[in-house]
Amino acid sequence: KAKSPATKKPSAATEVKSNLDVTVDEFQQSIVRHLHVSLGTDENKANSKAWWTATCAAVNELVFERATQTQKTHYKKDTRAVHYLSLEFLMGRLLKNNLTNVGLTEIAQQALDKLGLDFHKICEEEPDLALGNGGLGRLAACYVDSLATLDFPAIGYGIHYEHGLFTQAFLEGRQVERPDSWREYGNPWEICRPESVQEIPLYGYVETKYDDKGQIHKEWHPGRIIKGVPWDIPVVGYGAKTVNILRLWESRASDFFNWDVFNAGGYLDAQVENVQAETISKVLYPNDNTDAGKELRLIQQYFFCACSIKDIVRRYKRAHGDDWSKFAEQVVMQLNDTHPAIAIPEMMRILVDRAELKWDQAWTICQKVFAYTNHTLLPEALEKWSVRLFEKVLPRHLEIIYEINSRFLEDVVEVAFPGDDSVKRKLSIIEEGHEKMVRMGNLSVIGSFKVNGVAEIHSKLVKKDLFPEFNSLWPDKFTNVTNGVTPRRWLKSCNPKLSNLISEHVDADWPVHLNKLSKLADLATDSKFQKAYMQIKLENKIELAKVIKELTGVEVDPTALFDIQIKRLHEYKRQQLNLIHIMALYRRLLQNPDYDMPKRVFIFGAKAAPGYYMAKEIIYAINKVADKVNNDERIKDKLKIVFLPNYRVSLAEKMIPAADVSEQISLAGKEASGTGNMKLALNGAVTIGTLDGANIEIAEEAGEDNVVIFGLTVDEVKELKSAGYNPWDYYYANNEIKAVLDWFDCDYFTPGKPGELAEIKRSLLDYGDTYLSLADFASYSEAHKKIDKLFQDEKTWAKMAIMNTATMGKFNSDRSILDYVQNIWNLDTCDIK
Ligand code: TH1
Repeated sequence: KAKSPATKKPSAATEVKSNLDVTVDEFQQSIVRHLHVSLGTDENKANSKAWWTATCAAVNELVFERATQTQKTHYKKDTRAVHYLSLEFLMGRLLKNNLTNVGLTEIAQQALDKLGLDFHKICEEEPDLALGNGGLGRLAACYVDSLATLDFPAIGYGIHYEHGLFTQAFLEGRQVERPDSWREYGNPWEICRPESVQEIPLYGYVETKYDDKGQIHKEWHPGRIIKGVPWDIPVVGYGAKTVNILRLWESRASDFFNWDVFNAGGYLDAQVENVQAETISKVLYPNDNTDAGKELRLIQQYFFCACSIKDIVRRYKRAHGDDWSKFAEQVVMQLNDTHPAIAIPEMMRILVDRAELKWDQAWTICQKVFAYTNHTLLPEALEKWSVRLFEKVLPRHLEIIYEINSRFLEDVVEVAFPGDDSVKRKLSIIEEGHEKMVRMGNLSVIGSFKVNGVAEIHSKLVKKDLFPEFNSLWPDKFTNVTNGVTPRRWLKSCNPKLSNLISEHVDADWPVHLNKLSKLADLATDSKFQKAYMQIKLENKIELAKVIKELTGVEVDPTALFDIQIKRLHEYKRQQLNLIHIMALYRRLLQNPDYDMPKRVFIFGAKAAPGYYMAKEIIYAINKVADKVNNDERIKDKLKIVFLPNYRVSLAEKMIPAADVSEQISLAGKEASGTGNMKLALNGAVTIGTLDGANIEIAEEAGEDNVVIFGLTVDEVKELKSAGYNPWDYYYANNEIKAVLDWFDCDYFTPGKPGELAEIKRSLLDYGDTYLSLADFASYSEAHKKIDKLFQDEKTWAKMAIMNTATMGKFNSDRSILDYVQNIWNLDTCDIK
């Protein structure tokens, strides 16, 4: 295809060399053709949304071809593949990302330009694919990106939620939620695959049968059958060689019932059944780091696991027939937390009840197939299902779990800890008590060949505090894979100016070999480079200032220090500590107008789970304090507070490149890893953080001069708690804490409504300050003073920012994926022609 391009292809050093050879004119023609043929409109009638859809279609034309080629090659070579089972995939927008990965960003930009359209405006038309809550879902999205980029055979399995995470607005400072409708009028990235529909049983009862030889057979008579309809979303690797797929299951009523028995009345009942069936994939549960324990959630989990396993088995059988001996060689399933743990008994059911394998043979296969990632130690997030509920929804699976459990307790625990009933009670999958519960964590550990935490310290705590007895039983089972983020989305595509600067000084393949950024360390004190780097930071801040003005009406000075805390609202993440410190600064400024500090803008982004009362109170308090401070002329704009509504992936992409300071202030031991910390540091933000999660490894990489660490360590937290922590001690001992907390009692921030914010004070005193905000306050305040000083010294600050970018190579999600491949998945790469 050696066409002479009418418009020359740009030879930008920063563009990835993709094997997709398309000229600007060809791409432009493709967009226009899709406008006509796929959308049935034309250049005069089309609005921005239509142009966006047509542009996506033009990209898809190239991408689907590669996806088909990838599937064919994997099938032909009969490759081993990883199956990433996750209830969440927080993909965000795909147009800009896919263009980055196929290396056509500049082509598309020019093509749209020639059509008289603004590329960035068109990109803004895209709704986020918000099929996740936060870090766990975004991690899954980064991992499928890296798997495709590194040419590993992989498939992501999840749920095709009709409504992703709710959108957030503020009404007089309070969060209100509205449903997210990302596909109301269709979405160009997904393809329905009716040829791969699955039928999934639910409810009913189990019949015990005996054959001629007296052998027991179990037959599950389901009360309902649900249809699972797969939707495929292409996952384009950087360089566009491999295009893997993300397969999301949508629930429908099965057309499986007998119409004869339905009289006129039955017709309506059938419609009710339809509604119930479609409810399963209706909405994402909006809780991050908590277990709601609802029946519908268990059904969601089973529904997508059962669909996925049937899909995996169908593909395996196409190559290997009924020979199960190679199954564990071909298939590995990664459980993204315990949410898909029901896949373990489901696999056993398929092998024992359906394929009629012997229990031991089936269990051997299972234990080679599953691996489990733990993402949290928070007790409220550890999933447990009541035995009663299990029996009602999945009666056969409950039996299988009992069987797994009794064999484990007899063959393993009794051998290792003979006669020790207390260990047995702890390790049992079934928790005895007032209401018997199924512990999904224990099931996951017992059924998996590897268990990993998501940062060094977290993995240590998984072994030491969460599963110590399992660890002594199977020390080799436990391992660490520190999280990572894809530098394609989180640097190259979201921060094009910095990316271009980097490419002037580092090999152009840094987006896949992120360690190459270390070369920038030599330039960290080079004043010309410092100037260029800080100029880009300033320009990114000017852009964000516009967004802030648009979304909140607040005007901020782009030369001020931008201090950003973006993450789900949770007490353990301690947005309340940030807030009380800001109030302390405000108070200092009121008392002393000459108080020495650089102009500061504190920026928040966070959604609270709709049922999380205290999280919503914290949002309200931040908004109320912001109102007061932003309009207080006495402090002469030295302090601004903004809470950007509806924090999501696409907003993160605008905030992260503009951050000077990254707030990572969870109580030590509570944040398993964090991944926003990595994205911010990569874009040159200086971390103010505790020794928690991946902050520790970030500090190791960046060096102690380039981060600001404060607060209690994990061991000190344990000590303080066991000695008996009393927040009142800190209240009485520290005048600033006392004054700030007392401020919540009056109506200073809520005129005419005294005490409206008093719940914050109560949570920090009367309810015991669970996350030790008051204990860490003084140290946090000192850390901020240090930040102020460093920021005022421009050269030092530039050096720190550059050093952060230079040293974040480790946190490339490609490195995480290679760790998984080497220590857990044992995959080979597969070249796609
Ligand atoms: C998060 C962890 O809180 C975070 O520290 C980590 O970086 C991230 O996972 C990725 O590993 C978690 N998100 C959830 C969401 C639910 C349940 C547990 C966790 S842990 C619904």
